Amino acid sequence: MLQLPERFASFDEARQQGFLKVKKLKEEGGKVVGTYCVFTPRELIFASGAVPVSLCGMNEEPISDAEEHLPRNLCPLIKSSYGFAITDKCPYFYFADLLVGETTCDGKKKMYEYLGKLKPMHIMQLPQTAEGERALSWWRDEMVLLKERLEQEFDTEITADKLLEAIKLCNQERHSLKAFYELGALNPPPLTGEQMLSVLYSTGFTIDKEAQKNSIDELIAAILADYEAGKNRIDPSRPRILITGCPIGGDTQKVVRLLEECGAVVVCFENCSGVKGHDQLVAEEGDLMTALADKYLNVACSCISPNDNRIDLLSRLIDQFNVVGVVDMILQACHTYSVETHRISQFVKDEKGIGYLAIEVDYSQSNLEQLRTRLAAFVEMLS
Ligand code: BJ8
Repeated sequence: MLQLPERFASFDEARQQGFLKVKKLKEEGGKVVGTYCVFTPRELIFASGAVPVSLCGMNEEPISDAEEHLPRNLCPLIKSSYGFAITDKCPYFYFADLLVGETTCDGKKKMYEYLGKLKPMHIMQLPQTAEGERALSWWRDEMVLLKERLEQEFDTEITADKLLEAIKLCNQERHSLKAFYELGALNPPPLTGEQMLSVLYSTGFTIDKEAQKNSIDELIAAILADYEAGKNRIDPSRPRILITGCPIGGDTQKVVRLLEECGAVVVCFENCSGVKGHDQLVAEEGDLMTALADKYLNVACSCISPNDNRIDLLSRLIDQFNVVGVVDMILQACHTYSVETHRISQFVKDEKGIGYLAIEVDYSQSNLEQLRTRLAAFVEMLS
């Protein structure tokens, strides 16, 4: 039987080996759809017989290539995603038959114009607000347009039965991921934030969702068995941190690593790599296109205005995970999340009465000591 550290390592390996699985899928005639955002209704992609893979760039490596076309003062996630696309360094991009993007922030929207010259591209026009019937019906229409595009692109019909099956599959994935990340609510926690993130991050690259569900269920059982036997309990005196803000993973894992090296433990990730995409299920009855529109309009993203959903979600998670500090990780030049820091800071400090720190980071690994100093001071204050 695999020991716990090996079980975590197997998720890293699954991510690294994921592209071999995609290559095999393509050789067998399968179709791949590249996605860039939690707003993408993956259910429609599965129902078309294709598999979705996340193409969000999380690494510094291709950024210098991207800067030949894009401004330097732009979000690293956008530059990295674009850099991977133009250099053919990302096998997932290479294998993608179709790309799907949404009109979220300005930088992403404009990048999609360029990506559309490299691959077939479908853009979903996201409403600017989640409030009111008009936004819901607009977004439902966009679901229908994506469905039609997928049917046309892959010469298939997305029937109600296929869609329902895909909705159930994705809901099951959400159930098992939720059970996994809610382990962080235990006190003392049974795993570190780095371990939690390695599993959450791997799911964007895993195409066999049934196998993924089984591995996560087994991992949960192993963690709980150790925990109940008194093993792998994190020191309860370590300040419990929630991370919010822009998507985290790849080169920004440095934030989690440094926080934990400074003596804290990250127990919850509210951002798109964590709870944000998995919190709400898609209804499995009624009009399924409306059900998709409803779920995917309520993503607590700063591109939506007003973004009250983020406050509601944060409030619930701060209580559930019993955190004493919130770190708001902003990617360099991300205006929407950056502007929201004022509201989030007031809410966390004044209404929840706990610590708050906003940090702006890029993907570089060269300024670690400066970052460490700021995080260490915050952890010390919480201790
Ligand atoms: S649902 S958070 S994945 S848009 S790319 S907004 S960091 S400047 S990634 Fe996002 Fe979808 Fe929202 Fe989630 Fe800022 Fe960079 Fe834009 Fe970004």
